[in-house]
Amino acid sequence: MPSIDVCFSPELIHLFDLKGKAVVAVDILRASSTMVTAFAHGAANIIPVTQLEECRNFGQKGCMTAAERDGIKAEGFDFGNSPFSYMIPEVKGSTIAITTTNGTRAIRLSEAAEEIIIGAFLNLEAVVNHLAELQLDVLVVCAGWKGMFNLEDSLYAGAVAEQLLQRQFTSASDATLGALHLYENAKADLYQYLQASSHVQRMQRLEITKDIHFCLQHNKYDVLPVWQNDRLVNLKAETYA
Ligand code: 3SL
Repeated sequence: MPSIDVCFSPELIHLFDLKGKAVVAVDILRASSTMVTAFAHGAANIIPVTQLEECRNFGQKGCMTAAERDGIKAEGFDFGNSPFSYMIPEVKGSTIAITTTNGTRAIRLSEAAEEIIIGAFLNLEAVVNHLAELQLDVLVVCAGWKGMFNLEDSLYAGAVAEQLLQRQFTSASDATLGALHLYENAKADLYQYLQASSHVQRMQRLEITKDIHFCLQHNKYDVLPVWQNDRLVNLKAETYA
């Protein structure tokens, strides 16, 4: 039976053997939620990169570019990291290079995995169904914040664990159990549960609470972003053609 494990921070990823595993890379607020939203609005490819300069260079190759640092859109790029900014016709068919403070790093650090899937509450069911079909051991890699644990990504890991444990997956560690217990305690009202969390407070200071509500919605999109070659593609692209 396949197992599910949780890596609470990219700083812990060296402790895991990614070979042969399905990694679910998650940054609920907001990188993975934003990528899912961009695919739901017709983006053809997303190229996650870690450096601002690298991202800027993709702009010279005809890509759209997106960059965020510390919650704020970096200057000189087409987009920041708000899912709402991707709900425009220009996104359809586009290739978007994106760099964010934590999310894009978590994705790139997962490259040794058999499969990398981008997870968000917005596409929870699509991700879980895909994992159940794959039957590989699963590792949820939480982007956290600058190497630290964060609550929202851990809650998402718990949501994935809750679903997979009902489908004959086994828990690989206390990390899985911890994430599951967090989610069980919080799921009745995730927004309320996250009120004291550091990134929610940071976003409230930046007056982007609308994004928080949006990113906590479950199963809004039937989108399945996976890593193929050097980029992310949506395996369910036909739904949004
Ligand atoms: O850390 C990240 O990658 C971002 O998602 C952070 S923010 O939500 O854009 O502030």
